[in-house]
Amino acid sequence: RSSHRPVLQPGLPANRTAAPGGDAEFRCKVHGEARPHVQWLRHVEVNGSRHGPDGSPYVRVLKTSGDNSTDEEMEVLYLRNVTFDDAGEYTCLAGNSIGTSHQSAWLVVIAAERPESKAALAAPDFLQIGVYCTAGLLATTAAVAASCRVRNAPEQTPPVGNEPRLCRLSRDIVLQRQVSLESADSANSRLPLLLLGRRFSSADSPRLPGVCESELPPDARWEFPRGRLRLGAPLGEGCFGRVVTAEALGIDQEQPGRSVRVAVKMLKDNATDKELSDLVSELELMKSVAKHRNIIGLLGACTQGGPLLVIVELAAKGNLRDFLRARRPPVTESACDGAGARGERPAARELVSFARQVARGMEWLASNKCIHRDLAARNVLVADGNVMKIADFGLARDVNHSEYYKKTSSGLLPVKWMSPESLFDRVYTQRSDVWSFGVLLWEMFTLGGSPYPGVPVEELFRLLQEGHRLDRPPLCPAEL
Ligand code: YY4
Repeated sequence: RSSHRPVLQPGLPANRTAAPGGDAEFRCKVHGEARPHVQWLRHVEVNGSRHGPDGSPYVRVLKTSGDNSTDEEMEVLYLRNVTFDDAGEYTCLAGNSIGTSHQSAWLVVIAAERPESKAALAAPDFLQIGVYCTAGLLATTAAVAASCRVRNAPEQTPPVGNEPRLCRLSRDIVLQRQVSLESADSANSRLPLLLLGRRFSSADSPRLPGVCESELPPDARWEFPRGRLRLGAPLGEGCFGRVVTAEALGIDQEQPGRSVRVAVKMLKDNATDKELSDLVSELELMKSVAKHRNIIGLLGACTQGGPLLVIVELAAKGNLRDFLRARRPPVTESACDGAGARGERPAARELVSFARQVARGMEWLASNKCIHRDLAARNVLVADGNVMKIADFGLARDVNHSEYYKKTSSGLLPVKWMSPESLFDRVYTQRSDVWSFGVLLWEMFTLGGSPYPGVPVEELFRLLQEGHRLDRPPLCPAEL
């Protein structure tokens, strides 16, 4: 039996360009032990909208694997005699009993020649010519400038009537979407996309500074004017980017004259295309998760006219691990000297309250179909009033085996929070998040202890397989 959802070959389907009347084909390579169910989908508009209220795109099923179709047949989607109406986004969706995976690509339809007689044209044709020219111009500009982004023009200029969709295309780009779903999708027309990740074919090449972010499509719901953001002190830096404090004037629409202290994430100077696409993915995921007191909330973003800045809630007391460790009782008499910097040791009932808040936040994420994959005290932030806020739920995570040996900046091995099925079979579900929650409980009741201290990765595999589990910490009531 297959132990994980189907794996789609990176880079497929690839973007295609075709002339009206010509043919196009998309390919999708599906890997999986059991024979996965495969569908080809076309993204469509419903009542002028491409997404449902929860942000999921509307799609139409074009091709479904059945008894008569071979795997080879399902790997290709042929589009014959294409018209401008065929331009748009296409998705290959593969599912098995564990979950689904999907990746998307775009068809751009560009006229090879201009119509012969202007006089013979009716009004709608003028519209089409305008669009042909724009498409040609964009393609030429993109080729000459070799700037590095693809953008979906309909987001900027809403389609009018049957106006063809235009896609700006520069260098060979793969727009992929990867999802983590627990259940297989049915063959209906709604496809819940969780991680709207844009990954580019040259994922690890350095970015041209300042070029790419300025080409992100604006989103009026979240755009915040750069001029009203005053950046402040750094809060942290790591492989994920750089986070600083900031003052955002008028970000709370109910108090437009007030400045609010916020946290802002941005790319580091030497960031790669992949890191840009990961930050865009994180932003998109945060947009799709509704607000909750126990998760770090998105407040806005500066996507135009400069580097990408993602604005989120500030948690004044830092992360829960640091918070708990700073509240450990001093070990020796002399350690009392530093007592001024230490907080008071949290009582057991406070720890239970923290745990309950984290559970509420995780319940909310799960109901928003979001699997965290790295729940740990380092990824829970503490806001004023000791409100727990789950952090980093929108990060694109590498879960291949080479990552297992990587430590965090504090020297922790994140594999120690992973469930056996995630560790051995790469299965991530709400239930594997519950396992991580168990390790987080252990961290809480050891006031920020390190699980399985000194145990190397290979030894951890053996320990878990043999049924070894973390001990109940002395502070933890047996009931809990
Ligand atoms: C998209 O941007 C996001 C940001 Cl900026 C998305 C997020 O989750 C979806 C989160 Cl959690 C963040 N934030 C973030 O990464 C928001 C954030 C809010 N408040 C703080 N407060 C704070 C941190 C450290 C010290 C005092 C206050 N931090 C936030 N962070 C990071 C968390 C910044 C660094 N963080 C640390 O936990 C650093 C710990 C250092 N320690 C190991 C010594």
